[in-house]
Amino acid sequence: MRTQVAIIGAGPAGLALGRLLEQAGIDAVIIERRSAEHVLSRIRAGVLEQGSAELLTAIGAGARMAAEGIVHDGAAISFDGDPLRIDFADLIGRRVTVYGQTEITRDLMDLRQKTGAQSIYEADDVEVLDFDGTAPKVRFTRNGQTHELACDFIAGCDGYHGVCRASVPDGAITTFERVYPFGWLGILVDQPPVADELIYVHHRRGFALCSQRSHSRSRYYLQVGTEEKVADWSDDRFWDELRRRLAPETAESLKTGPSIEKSIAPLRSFVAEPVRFGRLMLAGDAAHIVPPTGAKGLNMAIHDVGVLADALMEHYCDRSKAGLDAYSQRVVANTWRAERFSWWMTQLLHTFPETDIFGQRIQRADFDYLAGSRHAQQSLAENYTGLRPQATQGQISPRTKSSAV
Ligand code: RFL
Ligand code: PHB
Repeated sequence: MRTQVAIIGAGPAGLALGRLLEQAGIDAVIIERRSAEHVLSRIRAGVLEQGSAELLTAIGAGARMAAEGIVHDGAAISFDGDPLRIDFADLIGRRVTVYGQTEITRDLMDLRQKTGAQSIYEADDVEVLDFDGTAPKVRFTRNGQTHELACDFIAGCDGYHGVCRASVPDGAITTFERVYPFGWLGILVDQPPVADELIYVHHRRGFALCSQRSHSRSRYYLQVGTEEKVADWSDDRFWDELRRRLAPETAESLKTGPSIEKSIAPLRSFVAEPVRFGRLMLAGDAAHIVPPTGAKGLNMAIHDVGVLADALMEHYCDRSKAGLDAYSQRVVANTWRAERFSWWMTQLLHTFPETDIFGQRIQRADFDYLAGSRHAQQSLAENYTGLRPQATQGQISPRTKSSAV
């Protein structure tokens, strides 16, 4: 088997990259460890920056998002019961779209099936080999048989626990990590959202988030200790705790019901530098992790593959290696911007077990500054809706590829 770009992982990064390359006439095969059904069963992100929604639309994956996604002009913060609305549209003229990662994944998978682009699911023992030379390959087993895929490049879109970053020799990579002393317990429920917009809640009992997937499906999160187990959280216990953390009038209008999904996600910040190793490029969660408070992870993944697709197009169509040479620096710069914002949102809104009274006063002062300053709100709004200029990313120019490798 041979292809131009072997993409490891069929999450949003791998699938979006596959589609970008397909549109540019560059051959790519996606190799995924899990079944397509399993990938679609993971409940994750919900908020798309304007630029991410634009990129998905540009690659032909925007129709259902346009019909079913909900455009939000702002979001709310409740800080110890004090309300603050951040009006993105008024502050900076940008918006976000609430549309589940599961739906984006489904749309991209459907597109791939329609065009007959090759994806190999349930691939075991995936190995990425010889990426420091000119002839990389991917070896994997499927139904007990070993296969080898020769390629020009390998795109490591296989998430935080994937094989690609783990295959890089120790001395070639530096990683930066912060693990937070809490996680998010998430619940999905077929009930209308408690409010039209998202509500981020700081409360002395811990952070909470009221999010949504549609007008009839809601997603709620609670900050919980790292030792907590899902099994110890009955639906009733979850709703009682959420009500305690919400402002009384919000708690009163909360519509509860049986959960259709419940899980705990640990929170961490993680950055790998660099993200290119010869002919292996990391993208998405394989390269970085942010705590979900800033709603950045999926958007960073889409950013990375936009940059990578442009670089590969420059390579194949313009016979220029400038894009590939700049890939790592571009991704890492965007990563640290998003890391800073995600860290800042996390420390503003969560209750840190070790924080003393001084720390609590500083946290309150941070909120008061935000509440009283249009500039501070603009800063939040532009980070939340997406800082980077979108115009040049993922734009599929009508270049035709040559056979250069
Ligand atoms: P993924 O989605 O983890 O996909 C990686 C894929 O690679 C496969 N894989 C392998 N395949 C082959 N061989 C191997 N050895 C492999 N190892 C792994 C995996 O099975 C998987 O299919 O990474 P990707 O594509 O980089 O996408 C990243 C996003 O999934 C992630 O950043 C977001 O979900 C983060 N996130 C959020 N991001 C946002 O932008 N907005 C949000 O509102 C938001 N909310 C969230 C989130 C993440 C959360 N959790 C669960 C951590 C909320 C939560 C609770
Ligand atoms: C979600 O709906 O899952 C969600 C929304 C906003 C976040 C994190 C997660 O900041």
